[in-house]
Amino acid sequence: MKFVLATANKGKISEMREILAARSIEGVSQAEVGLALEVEEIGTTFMENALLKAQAVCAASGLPAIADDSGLMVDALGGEPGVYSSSFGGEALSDSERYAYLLKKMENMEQRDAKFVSTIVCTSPDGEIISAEGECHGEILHAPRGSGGFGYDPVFLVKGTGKSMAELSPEEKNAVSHRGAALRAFVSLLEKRGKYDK
Ligand code: ITT
Repeated sequence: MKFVLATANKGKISEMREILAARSIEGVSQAEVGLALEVEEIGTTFMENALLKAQAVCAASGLPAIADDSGLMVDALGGEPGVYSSSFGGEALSDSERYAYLLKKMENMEQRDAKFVSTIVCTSPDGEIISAEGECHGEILHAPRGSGGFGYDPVFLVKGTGKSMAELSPEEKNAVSHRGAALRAFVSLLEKRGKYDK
């Protein structure tokens, strides 16, 4: 049984593939099943957007699809950028311009607690929906560190590691990340429901 990864984000594709592979589950990209869908994220919650993405890709491919909707929530910003993390500061910004915008906004802030959150939704052609969530706690650094990962990783200090998310190896990131936690919880649910035999 294979799952189509309902995302256009290359960083997510490689992380999701690795995390699922560690549980003997095959994740394939949309491109690998001949799809080039960009689903409009009109929801106001991670759950709504993940469901929109998974349902669209499942319907178009005829295969079970797994979507991740995720984001960074900063306490001092009242949980922003949250659901709007990918367009924070403007749609056209690069990852480094986007985290620079965040750092500028937080320039004089001492309270820097934050978390990454991920909602995973899997929809199957038979209509079944499985969802799971994961979080990773930390704080926003004053300057970027490291070159791994994607998005806000260089400015996120992972609690208990002394390292930014971008200073962790891919394996280390998957072990502590919001996406790793959500996908592992999802696989446990899948196994409990007898939906997937290794
Ligand atoms: P898809 O919708 O195609 O999956 P996306 O990048 O638009 O790709 P989201 O709508 O879920 O995905 O937006 C999540 C944003 O939150 C993402 O673009 C990053 O800016 C940020 N983000 C999420 N997970 C992250 C991670 O592990 N490391 C760094 N930033 C992350």
